[in-house]
Amino acid sequence: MADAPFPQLGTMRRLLEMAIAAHIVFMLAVSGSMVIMPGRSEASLSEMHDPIRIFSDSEFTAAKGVRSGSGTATDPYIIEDWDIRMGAWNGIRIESTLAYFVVRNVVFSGPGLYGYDAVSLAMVSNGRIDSCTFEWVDVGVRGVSCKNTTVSSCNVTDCRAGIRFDTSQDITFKGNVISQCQFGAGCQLSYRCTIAGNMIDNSSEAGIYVESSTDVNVKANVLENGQAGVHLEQSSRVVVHHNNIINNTMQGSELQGSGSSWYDPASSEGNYWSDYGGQDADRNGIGDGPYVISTNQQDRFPLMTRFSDAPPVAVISPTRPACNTNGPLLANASQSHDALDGQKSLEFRWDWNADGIWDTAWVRDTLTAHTYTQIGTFTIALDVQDSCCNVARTTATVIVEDVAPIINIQQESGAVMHTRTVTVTWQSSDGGSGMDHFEVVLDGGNATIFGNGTTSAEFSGLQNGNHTITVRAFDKAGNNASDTITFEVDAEAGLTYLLLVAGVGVLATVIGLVTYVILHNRKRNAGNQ
Ligand SMILES: [Ca+2]
Ligand SMILES: [Ca+2]
Ligand SMILES: [Ca+2]
Ligand SMILES: [Ca+2]
Repeated sequence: MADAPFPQLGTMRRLLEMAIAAHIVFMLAVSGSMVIMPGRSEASLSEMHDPIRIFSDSEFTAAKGVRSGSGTATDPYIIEDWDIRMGAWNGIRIESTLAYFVVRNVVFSGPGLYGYDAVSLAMVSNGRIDSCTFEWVDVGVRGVSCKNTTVSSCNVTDCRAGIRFDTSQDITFKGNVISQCQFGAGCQLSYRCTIAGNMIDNSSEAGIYVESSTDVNVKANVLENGQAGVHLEQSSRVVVHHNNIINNTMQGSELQGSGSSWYDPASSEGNYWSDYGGQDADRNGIGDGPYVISTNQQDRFPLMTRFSDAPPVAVISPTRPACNTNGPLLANASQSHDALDGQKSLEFRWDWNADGIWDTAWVRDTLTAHTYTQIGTFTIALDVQDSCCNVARTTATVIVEDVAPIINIQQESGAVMHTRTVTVTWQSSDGGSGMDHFEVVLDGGNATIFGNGTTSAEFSGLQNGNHTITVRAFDKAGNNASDTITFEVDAEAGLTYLLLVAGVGVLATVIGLVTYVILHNRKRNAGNQ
């Protein structure tokens, strides 16, 4: 049996008394139906599999339904394409794991409401449940004490709850379609939750519920024809914005919370409420008066029309990446962005040869390393997924080459310099990926880095003695070559020489003057005789 109770919605139930009659009818309908609800009728192309139970990282094995993967962020264990008909078990139970895994394209059908959960996670980190289908089970995906776990693009119908996580952190529910459940998606006693881009309709209690949780973002969901649209209870720092809240008996409610907001303070945009009756005289798309939720809560910036989330913008930096076969390409998606998400909440996946087969899972890191084993020119593809599961794609050409650039310092080695300031100049070229930068080192010290286009460097204050200067040229692929000169600085010798020249000049002048005076005196004496 499901081990934890459903949300302690006693207070909420009081709020819902107006609809209690319909609720009772629903409860009667399901109360005697533990195992008799009809299962799915449509045929499935997936292979049948018994319920799966995994209790440690080492149990991600083929026998447990794992088709591929190594448990890393870019190459998670993949459990996919199964049809699990649940008997007296949860469909997939995963417990006490840290390995990255994805449960994908798995169809679950249960023995009936209030029976067992399709996916039950406990003390799991780094999991993702994606594109699964749940029908007639207790909870589609239940998580307890989980971290960094996502439920995306799943279809849930006729369950008691679609997605429900307790005592968890860094969890995301996005792009799921949840229909005809008692509760749609919710978190309790949890921290840092994102509930975005889900379509939840005909919930007999609440579409989205947040209880005793902190730092929760509820955005761009559609909540339609339910009992309660969004319900917050004893939670703090919940931001509810850009949702379409349509024809629910109670559109929004908040009990005993603090520091939450029914609009996005950053953009000053709230939610679309189907029963908002205000005007938009200045035609800026925002209602001129607030949408009142209760005496203490209001959406100050109600949207006049339904919100439709725009896809992100995918950007690969630089536009023409390069690498060699010794080091990885550090593929960079950090310039990608999204109107609603900014640069947060985005996920990325890479195809290193644009063959249509994605070579990484969805990852949150904006930088992903890949090593090519052959030189050549490759097209890479990047998909960027936003918090509503909208996806944008871009491609770039990668140059993989191993030929080092050519670098020549123009000065000859062996010179004696009678100055403490020395300038080296160089010429360079690269026929492959092109020059990237230079590192210039004096006497084995720290390198000074110069950008592409630089052709000289000056060193001043050099001591007398022998010196070496090395210029190392790097191409964009990371190949490098260097040239070195040696020379001697003899700045005192230069000074002595100058003094000597000056001294000789002074001496010559003195001799000249003395000679002139002697000759002049002799002439005068001869004239006097
Ligand atoms: Ca307005
Ligand atoms: Ca978006
Ligand atoms: Ca590929
Ligand atoms: Ca090169």
